[in-house]
Amino acid sequence: MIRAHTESHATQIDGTVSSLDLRRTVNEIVAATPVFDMHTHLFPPAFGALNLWGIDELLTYHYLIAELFRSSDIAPTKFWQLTKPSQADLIWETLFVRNTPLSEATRGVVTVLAALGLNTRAKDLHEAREFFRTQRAEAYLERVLEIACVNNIVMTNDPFDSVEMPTWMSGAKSDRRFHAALRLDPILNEWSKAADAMRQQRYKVEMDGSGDTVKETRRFLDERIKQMEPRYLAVSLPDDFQFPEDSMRHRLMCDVVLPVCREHRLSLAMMIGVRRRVNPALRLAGDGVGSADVHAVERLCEEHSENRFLVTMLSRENQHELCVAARKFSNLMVFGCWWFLNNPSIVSEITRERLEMLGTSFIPQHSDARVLDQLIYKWSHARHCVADVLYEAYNRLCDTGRGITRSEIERDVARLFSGNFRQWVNLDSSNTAEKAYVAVD
Ligand code: HDL
Ligand code: ZN
Repeated sequence: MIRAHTESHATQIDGTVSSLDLRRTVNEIVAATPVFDMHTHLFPPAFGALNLWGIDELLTYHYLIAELFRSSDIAPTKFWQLTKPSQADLIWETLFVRNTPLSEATRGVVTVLAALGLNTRAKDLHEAREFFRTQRAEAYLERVLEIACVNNIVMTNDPFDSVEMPTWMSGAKSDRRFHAALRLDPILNEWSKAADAMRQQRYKVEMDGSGDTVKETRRFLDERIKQMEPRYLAVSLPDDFQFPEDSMRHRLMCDVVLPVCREHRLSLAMMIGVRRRVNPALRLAGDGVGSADVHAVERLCEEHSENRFLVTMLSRENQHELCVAARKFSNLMVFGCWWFLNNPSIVSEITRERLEMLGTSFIPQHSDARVLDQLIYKWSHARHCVADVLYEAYNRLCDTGRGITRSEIERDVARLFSGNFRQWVNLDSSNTAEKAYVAVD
């Protein structure tokens, strides 16, 4: 296709962006469009110790703990006996000083330090600790959200967590930028433990699901939903998850969870493909991945067409099939490059195939951040990948002779970064994604 010879650096006469200007324009818009981070493990300062931030939390992130054991001869049992600062010192020395921080998780810490103006080649953590010691949680939160250009965050809220629940019970008004997501893993994956905990809270549930179990479990969820006002219900599911299956999980899914979702107009977020405790000695760092059955997702979407599903899968092998499933079911919203997929090589691949098969009708990323400062790197790295993929796609479009305007790029990026999610969870009454990116709170 021969391009018009009158290209200039400005917007062209028909309002489209010139090819010479396209890369800069895409980068600018991707960098400046606020993100609704729809899955994290973060908490606002009102939740006290659950709000993790600072260099020792950054360095003892379970991704880095797993990587430490590959480059150090310390045994996990010995590592767990160390204090958190000593664990952080060992990780810094091993992965950042004695080795080059080339992995995604180590490079992420370097991105954060650089963004905060701290020495990324420090021999020890003295300077970094001194900096964080002088930060106040509330002010530091504002600074991180500004640097990361994130204006809304969805938490992960476990209704059985003894540390978190007292804050909910106290009614502490938390930061309205932090939204709840009610996590169902205990109920759907560890029913006997959940049933025990519910019986202690006077819900008349039975281990075998008999009697008033369904009614009482629905009451339990209704009461938690009233308390937390979650944006969606969520569960992580193993790689061998099946639907249908002859199990308590299936019974609870069909008789409790899906009806409760319909009643409260809530989506069910399913995060499928995790193999918990592959190496228990590594604790939170010991989970693995397995390829799961996308047909189970299709059957759920088909048989429960009045339910809406947010789905992310952990295995790279499942991604293409999940995109095809999303083309078949408009009650299925694909999201994120989860956990072991959150690496530039795979984020780029997944985002390309999603854009090619779904247009902008997907949610490209969530941070899964556990430590507040991680927002800085997880979103900086994600933005680079998304900008590359969008630029290529716009370039290909321009090669057909159909140009692209700045406002179209702004609309597309806003839809990807917040509009699709806001609309999916009914945060916007608008029917068009365009309006969905109007000022977010
Ligand atoms: O189940 C989940 O929400 C996962 O994201 C796990 O929390 C996992 O440990 C994790 O942090 N992945 O990024
Ligand atoms: Zn998570």
